[in-house]
Amino acid sequence: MRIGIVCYPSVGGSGIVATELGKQLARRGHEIHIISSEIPFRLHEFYDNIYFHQVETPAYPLFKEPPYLLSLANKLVEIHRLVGLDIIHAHYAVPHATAAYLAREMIGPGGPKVVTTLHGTDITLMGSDPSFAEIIAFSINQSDAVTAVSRSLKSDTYRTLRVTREIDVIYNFLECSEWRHTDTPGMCSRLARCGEKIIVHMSNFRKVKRVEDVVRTFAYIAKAMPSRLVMIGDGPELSSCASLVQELGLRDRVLFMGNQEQVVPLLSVADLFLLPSAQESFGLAALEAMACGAPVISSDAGGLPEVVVDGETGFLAPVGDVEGMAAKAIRLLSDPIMHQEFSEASVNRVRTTFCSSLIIPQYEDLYRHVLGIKEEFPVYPNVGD
Ligand code: GMT
Repeated sequence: MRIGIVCYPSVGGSGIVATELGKQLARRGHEIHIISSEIPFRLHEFYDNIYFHQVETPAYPLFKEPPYLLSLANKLVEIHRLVGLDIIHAHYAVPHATAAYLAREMIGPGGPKVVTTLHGTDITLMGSDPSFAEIIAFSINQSDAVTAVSRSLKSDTYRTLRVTREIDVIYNFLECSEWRHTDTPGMCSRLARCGEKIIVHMSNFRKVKRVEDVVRTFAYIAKAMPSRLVMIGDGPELSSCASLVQELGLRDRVLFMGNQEQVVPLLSVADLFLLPSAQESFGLAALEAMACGAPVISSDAGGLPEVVVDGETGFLAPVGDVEGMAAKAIRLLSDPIMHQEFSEASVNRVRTTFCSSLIIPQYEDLYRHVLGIKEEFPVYPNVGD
């Protein structure tokens, strides 16, 4: 099949999921056209069957903001005329589902079908904003198929917006042959001193991630045991987070690593991963940590309880309950047997529920369904899963 995948290129869950989906589909023999304003993070190498199309939005002086929606819709039509897309798969409703809808209408009968995947803040933040609610609901209702990355996001969508159409839940996924515990000689000693526990947080440091709760939780842990906090990522809350570290006297215990492309070696030395988000439709970063054997302590927001099994692969606590998260962290880090069990359960949960070999066929089934194709796709071997 020829599938156009529309996504944001920056470091962020929806762009990562869209790009990884493209790579997996390409490996299974589909022709993939990635459409974005820049080459997405994680698509910097050459991959067979993947083509990249850049959306350029000219900045005319007449417009205060460049009209990205129009240039994207225009680009989708151009690409369709060039290659004949079967599917346009829009990741993140705003404005990708709208652009896909416009392109399909411009192309007319016999054109591509539109599949929209909802990722989270497109519904939980933008969807609840009256400036966007009507156009988001319209674009979702007009799609030929819609998926949400968790049951929680599906119900948030119905609760927040006038959405009437069916939404399928297809969970986010990892390529399990790549996302696995990997020992990198010397990595541990580069981050911490011998005997210190390594606590990791990774995000885009937006307000919704509550990175200050990470630091406050760590402050309790650091009082109870020798430990280090490794913060991976960058974003608007980084400087206030660094100030809090300073204020709490934790400067020599916290490492800010910025954005990192190779996170498996870092997550593989983590004794614990913290994700105290105010809202999280899925929590891809938690899944990545679990795949590398790190138990997760997170808030119970949104779809996190569908990823982190409370008392089995980690612990959940109410949003903002820093003391509760710290108490659970200290308990887990002080009990090596419990820690080992949680670590193994985390890896198992990823491998039995979230491997790409289990999830990609669900997307293929959906594509086949919207196109009215009855026969099965040939089964390709899944390397390593
Ligand atoms: O909030 C982010 O980290 C970025 C955002 C995005 O769309 O790029 O992430 C959302 O989509 C991810 C992939 O589906 C989910 O794993 C995240 O939970 C979700 N973020 C929120 O709901 C806040």
